[in-house]
Amino acid sequence: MARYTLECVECGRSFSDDTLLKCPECGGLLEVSLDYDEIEVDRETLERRDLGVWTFRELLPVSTDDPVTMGEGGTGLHPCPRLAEELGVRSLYVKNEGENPTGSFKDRGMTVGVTKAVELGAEVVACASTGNTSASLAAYAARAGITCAVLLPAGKVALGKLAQALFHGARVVPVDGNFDDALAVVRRLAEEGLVYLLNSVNPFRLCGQRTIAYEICLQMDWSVPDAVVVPVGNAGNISAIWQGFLDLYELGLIDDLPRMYGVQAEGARPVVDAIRSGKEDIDPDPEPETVATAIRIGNPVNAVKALRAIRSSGGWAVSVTDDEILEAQRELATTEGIFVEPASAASIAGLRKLVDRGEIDEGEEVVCVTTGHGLKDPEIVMETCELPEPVEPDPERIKERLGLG
Ligand code: AN7
Repeated sequence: MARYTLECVECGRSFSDDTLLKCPECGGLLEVSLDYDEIEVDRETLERRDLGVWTFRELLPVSTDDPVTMGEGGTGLHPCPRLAEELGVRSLYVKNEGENPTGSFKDRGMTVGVTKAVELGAEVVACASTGNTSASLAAYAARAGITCAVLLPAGKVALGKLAQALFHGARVVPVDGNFDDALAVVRRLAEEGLVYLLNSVNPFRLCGQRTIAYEICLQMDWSVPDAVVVPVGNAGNISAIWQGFLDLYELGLIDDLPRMYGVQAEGARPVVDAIRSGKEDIDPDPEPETVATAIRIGNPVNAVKALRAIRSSGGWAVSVTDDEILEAQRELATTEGIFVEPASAASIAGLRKLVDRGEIDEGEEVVCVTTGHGLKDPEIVMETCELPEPVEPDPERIKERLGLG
């Protein structure tokens, strides 16, 4: 199993106590730093295994051979030639994270994070969530036989996600406030030792999400795309994916690194503003608002890491309007058959903007990460679709309705 330490992203100090969720010296976020010299992996061994999160077990910071798993990862990297042509790039792939067990990329983190929670003897796991994190944690906690507590911004969680959290038996508390308010409370409960926290301040969870990068490289025969476009909310995923590419680079499994592009909604775009203005940190937005409720986040805890990832990779960040998000969602569904939730479609809408602005060149190869399944949020879809009136089961009437014959 992997040798690693927990390293503070602020002061750089290292620790070997797995129960830590922030730097005991300066309070900064902790990140798992792999000891590359101690890790033995090669391309052929990885290729021989079934593709998924645990394909990369040598790179995951747990010691058990019996993880809490449901076969997460191994999602498709789908070539999208029609959409590529429409957006004006040579080659576009969609890494479709909606294909995970609970329908979002969060499962990659939770299989590792809940395995670690069990290893540490946690009895209650908890998170604040815009929806997907709670759905995933509720499922993995059920599988592990432990208690799950979730705090949700009241009235702002998509129906499918709420149904999942409730149905898997989590203790669900809607909070009068937004995600950022709920996260502040659950961090407090974790500090009091009442719960084990599985938001993206948990460094072990984010190691699971690094496997998105590991899989992309393996699926592309160890070549690396020019650009990777990721929707950004709490900013854990884009940071984790970038670290995933760095891991493989350090291990000598890939020879290049991609540029990382973050996409936020116009009404919740602190990371975009910081990138544009060249600031070291974000100015939190106290009232984030967007139709893409998954990324309705005004104070992303991983912002500093995300800013570093975007800058050091030579990428950029853009915001997209709710209309652009919904149009991209429909476009991906109708041109390529891939149904994603609005937050995920932000990556496609963002790519269009990045190409139009010349940030991404038409000759380049791009991967858009679509983070959650379209069925998570059926209500938003039904708002934009008209439900046709029923007709009698009469062939003539139906032909007429279908515009056939
Ligand atoms: C579909 O579930 O924050 O930038 O609490 O569900 O790593 O936060 C969800 C985030 C993108 C943003 N796409 O990822 C939560 C939550 C979807 C998401 C994001 C989320 P981060």
